Amino acid sequence: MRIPLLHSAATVAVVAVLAAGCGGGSGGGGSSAAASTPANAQVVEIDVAQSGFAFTKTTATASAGTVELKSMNPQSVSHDISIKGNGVDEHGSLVSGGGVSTVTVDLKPGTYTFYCSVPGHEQAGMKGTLTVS
Ligand SMILES: [Cu+2]
Repeated sequence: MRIPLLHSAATVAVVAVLAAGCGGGSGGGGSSAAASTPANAQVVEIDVAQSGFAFTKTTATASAGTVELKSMNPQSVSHDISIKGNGVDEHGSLVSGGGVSTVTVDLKPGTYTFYCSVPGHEQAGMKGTLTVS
């Protein structure tokens, strides 16, 4: 007499989906996008030229407010992106080999100079004018 061995292991995986009901009284959690660049910053790209002491442009424009200058340097020679004028004097980090130097500044309307702060490079031609309106 054969007794069928009922071996049905009905493994019921109870996935407890937490229906997250707002149990508290506090509401309105804002999403904080924590980035290094302010969300409202304008990005102005001024890359370093493929060779020589130059950027790919000698003029750039931006609107007043928070501006992030961004400069990719394809050269093996280290460069940075810096900006000065109207009381502003900020340097980005030195980069090379495709690295990107950035500097974020709060700018008022006026004329600024963007340049590479490595000694001698600005004088050799690594500079340009950023007009903020
Ligand atoms: Cu340089």
